[in-house]
Amino acid sequence: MNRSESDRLYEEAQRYIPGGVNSPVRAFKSVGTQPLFIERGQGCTVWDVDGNAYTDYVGSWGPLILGHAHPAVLEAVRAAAERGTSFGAPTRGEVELAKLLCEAVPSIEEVRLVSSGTEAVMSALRLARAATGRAKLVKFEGGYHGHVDALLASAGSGVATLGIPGTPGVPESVVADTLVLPYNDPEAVRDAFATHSDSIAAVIIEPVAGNMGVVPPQPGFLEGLREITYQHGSLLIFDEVITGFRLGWGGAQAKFGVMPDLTTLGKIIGGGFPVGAFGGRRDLMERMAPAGPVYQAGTLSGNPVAVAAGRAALEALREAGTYEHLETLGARMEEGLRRAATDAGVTVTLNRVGSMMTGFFTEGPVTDFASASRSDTAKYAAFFRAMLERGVYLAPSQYEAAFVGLAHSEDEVDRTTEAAAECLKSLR
Ligand code: KE4
Repeated sequence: MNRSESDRLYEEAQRYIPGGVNSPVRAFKSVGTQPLFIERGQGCTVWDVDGNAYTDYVGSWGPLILGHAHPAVLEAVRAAAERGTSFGAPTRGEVELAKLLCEAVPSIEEVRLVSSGTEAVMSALRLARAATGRAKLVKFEGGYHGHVDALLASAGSGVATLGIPGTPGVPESVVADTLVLPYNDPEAVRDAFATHSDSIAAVIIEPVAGNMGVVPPQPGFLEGLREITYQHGSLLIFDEVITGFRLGWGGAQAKFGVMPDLTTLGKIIGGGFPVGAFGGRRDLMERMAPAGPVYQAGTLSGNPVAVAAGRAALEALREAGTYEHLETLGARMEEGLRRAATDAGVTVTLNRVGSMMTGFFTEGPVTDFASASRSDTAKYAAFFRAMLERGVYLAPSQYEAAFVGLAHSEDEVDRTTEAAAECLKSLR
């Protein structure tokens, strides 16, 4: 497959942009090939700058659940942009989007719009610390919540020991209050609360993990977090940047029936434009400036063009039968991939929740980061490259999700799983 223009652009990009990309995972570092530069997308297809077409299961890392260049989104963006692109003043659309989010997500009574998932998480953590007067935070190994300093921490030596910096530039002092626990480990959670008792401000979790690959919560795990945080006066934060409007109209919290105190959102709610949000109990959100003392701000927060895209995308998602169709497509993809792996005699553990899934090249079960990390990432990389050659664009990392969207047809999914069968046979 000719990728000369992508390669040329990558060469040029590295002269002006660190690593040639504006977000590290786009560099394809973990899949042993050079990144694709994308020219355009339509529906479930993207074309690179060399004219090669790919069925897209990255979907911009989740936002493009409707597919690329959706007519209703484009029309809303065009109409909004023609009225001006940003005012730094409140607009009608922000009220409409906030109302929609409060009506859709069960635990959200008030919401603040921002411009990214990272901003949403950073703000929610500040609010949780302000509301509780406590400093400690609990996150889970393999969980990613944006590049918030306090959460760029690796697990300490013991599960109840405090975090250590996960990247240069984060001082030890900033993660000294961050506890990193194994996902799906209720005992570790109990130990952490026993050790740190009432100094924990919040527990933040991806209710279905997407950033270690897809790892669902074990039955009772989320309920246990709700109970122990309640008992200790800590807040429970669901990071639904991926799962919000992905797993259903009310997100993971509606699916599992567990109500957090705060929720962070992003990706889908912007329809492909920069929109994040954090929201939850009114008594908490009323602490946010200017209603209350907790400061948070943003020049482009609630940007009218981005909000128009998000509203149009969510209105299209609200259509009856959307999530049933996504479940049908996801189940078809899972079944086809399982069959392909079995026929090829390749060990793949497939985790799926709705329209998000990951095939781990390891014996299962994969229930946390430790078990996910046993994956043969070299084999995943070879699979990724082979699928790319066949015009299928999967996540360029074993530790990400593949997303099926409403623009994928059943035929498309079948062609993908047939390509997977050929590629897996070649990996034997
Ligand atoms: P952003 O700041 O990238 O909008 O959102 C951060 C974030 C927060 N919470 C969760 C659960 C997330 O998955 C993310 C961002 N996800 C990554 C990949 N899964 C985005 C891709 C990238 O970093 O380029």
